[in-house]
Amino acid sequence: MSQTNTAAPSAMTEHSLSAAQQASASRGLLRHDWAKDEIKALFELPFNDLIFKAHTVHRQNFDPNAVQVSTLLSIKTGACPEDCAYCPQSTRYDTGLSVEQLMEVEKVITQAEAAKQAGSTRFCMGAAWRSPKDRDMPAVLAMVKGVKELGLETCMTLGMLKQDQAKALGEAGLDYYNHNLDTSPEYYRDIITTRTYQDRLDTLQQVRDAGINVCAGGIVGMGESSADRVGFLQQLANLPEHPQSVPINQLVRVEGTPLANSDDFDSFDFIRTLAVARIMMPESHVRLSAGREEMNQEMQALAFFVGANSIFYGEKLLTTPNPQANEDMRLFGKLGIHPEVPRAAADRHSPSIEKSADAMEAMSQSGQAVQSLFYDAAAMQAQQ
Ligand code: SAM
Ligand code: DTB
Ligand code: SF4
Repeated sequence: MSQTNTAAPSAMTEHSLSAAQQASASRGLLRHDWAKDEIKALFELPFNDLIFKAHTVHRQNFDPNAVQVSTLLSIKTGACPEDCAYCPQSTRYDTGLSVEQLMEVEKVITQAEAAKQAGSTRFCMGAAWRSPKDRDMPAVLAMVKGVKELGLETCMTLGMLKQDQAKALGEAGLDYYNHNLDTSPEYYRDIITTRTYQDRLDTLQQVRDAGINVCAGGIVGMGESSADRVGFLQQLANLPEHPQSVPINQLVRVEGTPLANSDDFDSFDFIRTLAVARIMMPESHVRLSAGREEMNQEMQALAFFVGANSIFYGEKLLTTPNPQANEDMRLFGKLGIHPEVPRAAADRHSPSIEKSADAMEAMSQSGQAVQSLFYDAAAMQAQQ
């Protein structure tokens, strides 16, 4: 099945002048019938062959120097009844986290304004819920509308959704819903016992049916086997539509959680996971998600090379630290990467975002782009 090409045409460089054409040519080739043996064979390619292949696919579908920039906000923190073994927000583990009730709508909007000022183009709101209560929905819907009015793309992750809740979020104009499969179906029960893999798949179906873009990925470094990483990517790519956004998180080991003492995850296995995701889901944004605090800049550069083209920007994820914004600006500057101008979600839902994208493009042409909030790559090089 075909899907929206999420590349930002306005941000394309001479390296990707034909990217739009190539992307449309590849549309008919999106596959949803990946077999485990084929995926395993990709993981087992010599490293240079794998990263070359992934970068080639990336370049055919996206501006290789554009990275989508999202900011996260925890709108309801801790006291979650679920038992996800990785999560500092589960009520079952003593992680020293302060519990916070659902934030007031105005405070959320203020945070979104700050994220926009800092150069972010998507605002992701996360709640430590198994699923939202109906009584929470009016506030959540007001947050979607308020953040959209700022010209930001909106994303929410609230746990499992009923059909009417997904529909209401879609009608409010929510651009993305994040709901992770986390790992393979086989390993899932070692990580979470309070819900099933099928529960996750069902919510993803509700989200698709509501016309909201799907953001679905998972976590590596939880002690899963390489076969589990194969099974995990197989589940994502064989969904009826590839998720428009695929966050690949490296486990953030939090004291007090059952996975606090997990072994270090091999950097090359991490890069391989991103590369295989890029090859299997060529038109999706692949997010280099949690875990960047533990990655050096060279590793992040390699992640961008193999096709990661989205990050969380700002010093906090939901409850754990993320690189400082100025470190990310410097990294973008050194690599000649610019923030992607949002357009795809605007095409789907939002005239206000369309206007915002046009405004950013105009600013970009007059030298005052959002990316001017980031270091200018050429200027950086001149200084060095
Ligand atoms: N409660 C909702 C849910 O579980 O869908 C939304 C919030 S939950 C914190 C969002 C995602 O964050 C999880 O699905 C998981 O993939 C990721 N996550 C949570 N804790 C993490 C950790 N310690 N390291 C990496 N990713 C984590
Ligand atoms: C996703 O895949 N990663 C984000 C977002 N979706 C909501 C969350 C990462 C959370 C890391 C642990 C924390 O900060 O609490
Ligand atoms: Fe709750 Fe989500 Fe954390 Fe699981 S990952 S404990 S559902 S907040």
